Amino acid sequence: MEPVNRGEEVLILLKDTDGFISGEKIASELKISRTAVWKQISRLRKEGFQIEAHPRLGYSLVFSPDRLLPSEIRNGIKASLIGSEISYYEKIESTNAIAKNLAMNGAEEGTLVIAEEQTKGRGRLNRDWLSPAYSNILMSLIFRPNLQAAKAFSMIMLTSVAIVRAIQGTTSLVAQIKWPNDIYLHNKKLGGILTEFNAEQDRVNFIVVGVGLNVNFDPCLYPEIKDTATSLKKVLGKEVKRAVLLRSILEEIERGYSAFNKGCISQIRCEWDNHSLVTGKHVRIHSLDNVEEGVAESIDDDGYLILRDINGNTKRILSGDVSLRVRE
Ligand code: BT5
Repeated sequence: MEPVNRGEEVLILLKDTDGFISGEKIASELKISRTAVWKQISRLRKEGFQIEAHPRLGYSLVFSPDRLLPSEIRNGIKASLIGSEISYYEKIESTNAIAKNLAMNGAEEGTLVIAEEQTKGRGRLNRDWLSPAYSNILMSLIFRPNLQAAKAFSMIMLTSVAIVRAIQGTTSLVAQIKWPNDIYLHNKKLGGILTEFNAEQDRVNFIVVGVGLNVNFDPCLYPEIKDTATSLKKVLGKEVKRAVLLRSILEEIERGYSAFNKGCISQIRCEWDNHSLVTGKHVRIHSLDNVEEGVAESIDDDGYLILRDINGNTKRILSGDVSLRVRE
């Protein structure tokens, strides 16, 4: 499947025109045939764009559905590295899979892969990530930090903080972070982060950070998550413009990443702690073959949770599923 390009170029011309633009003008600007213009107009209509056609005047855009097209994302964005390259897909298996592939083939740092729908969206341990088309944010970013592999998970901390800040800036809602990779709102899961990296001789070659964020969908669509998931629309009672939120997320990630590269991780960690759902709580952490229990003290600069057990000993824990426990 190809990222949208010609259709989007036609769309940009339609958007930049007040009133009608002739098929001839579109054809000459894009150096394509009139038939090709007509094909792209039909395709855009099928995608939900309402385009009026007039025999003499040409085409006019009447209505645009909510799409995360590169031109929408770039519109006024204040980030230069993050999202500098955008691969947009209507429907793909998984943005993380595509991003890993692009990264293996030399894609630049900051490359964004975005999809309206995934057929094999994944969480950790190959769990499903569920999202209907055109409703939520499904994205992956490629990073190439000069970093030891053991520190790769600090990218989750940075991304979580960026997401929470962007949500607050865009909607005024204050979301929380549930270590290691969840975003929560009103005690329900609003989003998740999936980090995958490739390293050689203990140095990171690239890191792919995938984000699934529930913006406008109704969790009741999926019986598996209807009681545990939420969305911004569900809480706010109205739709959120996905492109506006996504722009803000990219800007916040750029801000955090720049601080991170300058070694200013403590500021990010402090913001993480302020939004943490687990800090100071008694928790149980389930990993594949183990269960740890204790009080979550904090997170360290590398993204490990510091857990104090019943004997007062502390441990650094990299990953696991956390359940919060009320202590009797
Ligand atoms: C995560 O995994 O939370 C990481 C999810 C990352 C998804 C993004 S989407 C873009 C990129 N491309 C991908 O293929 N993946 C990334 P985990 O902590 O393992 O949580 C997975 C669990 O969350 C599932 O087993 C469900 O119980 C639940 N879940 C699935 N879809 C959900 C949704 N939309 N909202 C809330 N919970 C969901």
